[in-house]
Amino acid sequence: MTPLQQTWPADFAARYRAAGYWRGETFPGFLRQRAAGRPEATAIIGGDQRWSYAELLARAEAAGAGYLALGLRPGDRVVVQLGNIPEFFSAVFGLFLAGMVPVYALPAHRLTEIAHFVAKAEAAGYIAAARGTDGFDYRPLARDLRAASPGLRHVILVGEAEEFTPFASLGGDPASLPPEPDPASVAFLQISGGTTGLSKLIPRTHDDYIYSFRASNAICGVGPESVFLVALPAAHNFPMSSPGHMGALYAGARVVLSPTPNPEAAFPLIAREGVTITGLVPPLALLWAQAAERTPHDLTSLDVLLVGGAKLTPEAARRIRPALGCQLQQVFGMAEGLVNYTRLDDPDAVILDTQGRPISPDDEVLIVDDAGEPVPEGEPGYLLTRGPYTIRGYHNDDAANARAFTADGFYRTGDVVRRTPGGNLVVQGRAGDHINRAGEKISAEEIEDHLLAHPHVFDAAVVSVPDEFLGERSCAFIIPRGERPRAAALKGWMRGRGIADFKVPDQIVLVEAFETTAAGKISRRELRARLRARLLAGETAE
Ligand code: OOB
Repeated sequence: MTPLQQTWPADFAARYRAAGYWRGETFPGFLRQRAAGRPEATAIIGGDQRWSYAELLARAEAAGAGYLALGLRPGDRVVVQLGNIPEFFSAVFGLFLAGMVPVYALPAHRLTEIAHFVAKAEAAGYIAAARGTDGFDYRPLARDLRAASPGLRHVILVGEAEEFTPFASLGGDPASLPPEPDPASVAFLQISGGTTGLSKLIPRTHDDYIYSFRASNAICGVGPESVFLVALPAAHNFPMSSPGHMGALYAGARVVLSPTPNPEAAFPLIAREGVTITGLVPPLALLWAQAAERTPHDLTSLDVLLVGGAKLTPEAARRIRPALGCQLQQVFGMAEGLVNYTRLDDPDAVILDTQGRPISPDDEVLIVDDAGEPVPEGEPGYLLTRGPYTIRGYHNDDAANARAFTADGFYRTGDVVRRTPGGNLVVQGRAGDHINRAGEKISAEEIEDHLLAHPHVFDAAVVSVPDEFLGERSCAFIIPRGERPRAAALKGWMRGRGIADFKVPDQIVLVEAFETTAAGKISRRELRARLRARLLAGETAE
């Protein structure tokens, strides 16, 4: 098995420890502390379940001991694909307690993606729900996954498990659990937005990740009395750590789970549970603002709405506070690390017009030009970053690491930003060819590869186009081969490829040929840029 690691140069690590960012805390350690300190306090509320901290720990211990009893071993990686249900937490903390490493998949992922995560992480286990909160049946997926993944030894399902191991059956002696892990070790693997090709795996350590949400709690005002609503998928880095459910649990606060982020599901929960803080992507924030105008539910408990994952335009930002009656906090973060927030007491100009500033005084931010030279202050450029919770490398991917990191360890975020005189960042665009569809990142290359597998597709180029609701949507330009494929049929065929639904192109445009120049072929990048420009100029019809 390829070892898991995430290491910072010794002088950096020493500095981060000396500054008090890395305190040697671990996931099992902090859960045990909270369960000992406030055993009766409510930790998790989801569906008809309410678990205290003591109950969460007991359930996680049973799961952890159960994984060991099944034959999973400390160090094993386990892909977890669970929606916003309480078992997400017992399953994940069970893995932490058993010294195993969760690999976070989203409920929207399908066979192609899950098989990739299993292969890339060399996962020994897969945990999912028999049925998702949207009714999707994961059992056929689990069967196909098992057939496709020779190294996968255990499939554990919450609910009607059929031939698989029922999650509820897991149990064992908590004394079988290993001692606390090394805080510098990798705690879990997060999934990258996949800007080029398939998603990469992001190893995060106990030390670095706990720092990021502990510091986020201070910035977002989360304490033991807070009630955090998980509206976005719990496995996503934003609702997990900004300050997220992990920040909330670290603070000893309550975590409320909404099965979907729609106002119909979330508003009654806000009213019933007195939710104080939550996070949304911009399109949902706008939907909530609209729905709040005519809701019968009392939303006055809500103090803070975090909005991030994609650019919130200043016009949209202006609508949110009056409609929802809470403070808006913009967050510009990435699963690889760096997170920026506007501060709760910032002036309106900062809250509405910028994406905030880094969490840590030791977050190093460079804004550079094409040659890698710093741009004049205030000018836009590529954002590079390095710091106490930003990774130095992806898992087992030398090619990606060579592209994504500079020789001195800066992560190339791919985002184009400028810095205001007050030190806040404004996101202006990006370098890479991915589509940010309502916060879901889609790699153009990955979708093109799928399309090229279709017998009637000669060539394909996928681009992002502005979308009033989603921010961006995807458009696939296709040169047909032989028979001209129909858009609806092609979309259906894409779904059949076993990929997340959000990756199926929103729009398909057939063209006769792609442009070339006198000098011959143009780069994919240039091609996508030209096609996009033609589409925006209205030169192509669907
Ligand atoms: C969050 O994480 P990822 O890993 O899904 O995506 C990161 C990318 C950023 O590099 C940037 O391109 C984009 O998403 N992004 C934003 C943004 N927040 C993220 N672009 C413009 N404005 C924003 N506010 O999306 C994520 C992780 C932690 C906290 C928040 C978001």
